[in-house]
Amino acid sequence: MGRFRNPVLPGCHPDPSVCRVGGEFFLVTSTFEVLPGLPIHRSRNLVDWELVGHAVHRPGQLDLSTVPASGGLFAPTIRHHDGRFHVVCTVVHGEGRQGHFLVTATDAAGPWSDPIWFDGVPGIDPSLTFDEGRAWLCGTRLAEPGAWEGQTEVWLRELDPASFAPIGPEHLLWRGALVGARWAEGPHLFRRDGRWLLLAAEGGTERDHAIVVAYADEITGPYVGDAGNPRLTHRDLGSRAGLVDVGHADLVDDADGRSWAVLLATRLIDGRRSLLGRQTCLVPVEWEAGRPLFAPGVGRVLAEVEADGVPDAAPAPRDAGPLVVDDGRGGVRLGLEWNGVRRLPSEVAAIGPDGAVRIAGGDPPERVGRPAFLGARLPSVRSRVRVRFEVEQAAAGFSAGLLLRHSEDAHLAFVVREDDGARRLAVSLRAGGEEQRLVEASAPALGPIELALEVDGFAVTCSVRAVGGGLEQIGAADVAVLSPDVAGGFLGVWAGVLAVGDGSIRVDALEVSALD
Ligand code: 6LW
Repeated sequence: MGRFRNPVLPGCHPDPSVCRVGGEFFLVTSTFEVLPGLPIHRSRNLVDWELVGHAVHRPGQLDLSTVPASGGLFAPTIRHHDGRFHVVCTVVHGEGRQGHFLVTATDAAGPWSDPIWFDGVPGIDPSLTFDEGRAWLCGTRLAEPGAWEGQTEVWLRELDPASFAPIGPEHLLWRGALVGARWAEGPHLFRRDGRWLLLAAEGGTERDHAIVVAYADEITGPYVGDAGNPRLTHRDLGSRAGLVDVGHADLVDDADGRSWAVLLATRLIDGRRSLLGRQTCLVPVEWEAGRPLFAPGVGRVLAEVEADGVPDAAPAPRDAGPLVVDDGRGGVRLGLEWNGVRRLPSEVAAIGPDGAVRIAGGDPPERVGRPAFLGARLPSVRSRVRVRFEVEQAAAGFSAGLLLRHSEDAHLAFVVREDDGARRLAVSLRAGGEEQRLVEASAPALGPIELALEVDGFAVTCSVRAVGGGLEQIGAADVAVLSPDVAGGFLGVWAGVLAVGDGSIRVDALEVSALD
C-alpha cells in the first residue's frame, strides 16, 4: 500500500488530462494567457510528476498576444496514438485565431507541431478518441437557445483519421445528469467492457463542481446517466472539505490494469477563498459492474491517499528551479517552469554570452499588453519569492521588481522606481479596478538590490536588501483580493520578476519556492 498527497501537481494546474504510453504517464493542464502553454508532465507512478515540455512553446505556433486574463488556452486533452502524442485544446477570446486545434509530437518534450484547426466546430473542452481506425472529437458548447443559464450540450464529430477534418454529422450526446444541469463539460469518451462510457464535469468549476458518468452501446449514443450520479463531488461538504471544486476528471489505466482518475480541486485557505486556484489531484478508481467507483471506500478526494499501485511518494518538489539551466546541447536556456504572460519567456528575457539574464521593460501589468514578466506558479500558500537584480538602463518612470499576479485587475507589485535620479520603493495592490499604494519609501542607492515577498496564506511581507546589507521588512499586505474566489477567472496566482517602461535589468537570481 502506497501513500501520496493531493494535489499531486501543486500550483494552478486545472482541467488535467492524462494518457499512458508503456510504463509512463503524460499529463496536460490548462494555461489560459500564460506561455509556454499546456505543460506536459511525465510520471512513472502517477504521483511524482516531472515537467518535460509544453505543447505550445514556439513563436508563431499560436497568437495569444491580445488574450485577456483567463482567456486563451482552455481545457486540453492528451492522447497517444500511432506513435504520436495528440493534444487538442481551444483558444478562447482575443483578436487572433480562435477555436479548437490539434498539435502533435512524437516526443512529449517536443517539438510540437503547428496547429491543425477544426474550423466551424463550436464550444470548449475538446477531447479526442481513437477507436478501431476511426477518430472522434467531442466537446461542449452552450445550448442554443438555452432553456436555462449554463445549459450546455456535449457533442461528437467524427474526424478523418488522416487529415483530422470533421466528417459526418454532429451527434448530441449529453446535457447533464440532472434536469436543469448546468455546465455539462470536460467530456471524455472511453470504450470499456463492450460499451461506451462518457465522463463529464457538471455544475461549473466552483463549489458545485461534480463528476458524472453516462453509458451507451454506440459511441454516438444514446447515453444513459449512471443512477448514482454525481459519481464524485464535494459540493455537499461545503467549507468542511479540505479540497473543494472537485471535478473535471480524466481516466487512465496503469500497466497492471488498475484505473486512476486525475481531476481538479481547490484548497481553501480560510474556508472561503484559495490563492493557488485549481490544482491537479489523483484518486484510485475501481469498477463495479462496469460502473466507476472513484476513491473506493471514501468516495472523496483526500489530501492524503492510501492506495495500492503507487509508491510511498516523496512530496513533490515545489520550487520553480533555476532560471537558467543546461539545454543538454552544450548551451543554456531558461528553466521550463518559468512563464510569461501572452509572451514566451524567450521573448521576455535574453541570456547574454556572459550567461546573464536581461529583461527589457514592457507594458504595465494592468494592461492586456506585452508585460515583461517572468514568473512561476505560486507552489504553496506558504511560499518565498525573491529577486536580485540591477537596473542597467532606465528612463524616468521605469520600474522593476516583483509581481504576484492573478490578472490585469488583481495583482501586488513590489518595485523599485527610477524617478529622475531618485530611486523609490513602492508596494501597490490592484483590485477591483483600483490601485492602492501600500508602501512608498526611499530605495538604497544604485547597485544590485534584492526584493523578497514571503507569502503566508493571504499575509504577505515585503523585504528589501541592498548590497552587503541585511534583509529589511518594509511593508506587508493582505492579498485576499488576489484569490480567484474574489477576483474571479480561471487562474490562480503566479509570482516573478517584472520590468515596466523604458529601461532594462540584469537578473542575478530569481526564486519562487514553497516554504512548507
Ligand atoms: C474549462 C471548463 C470550465 O474549459 O472551466 O467551468 C474552463 N468550466 O471545463 C477553464 O478551466
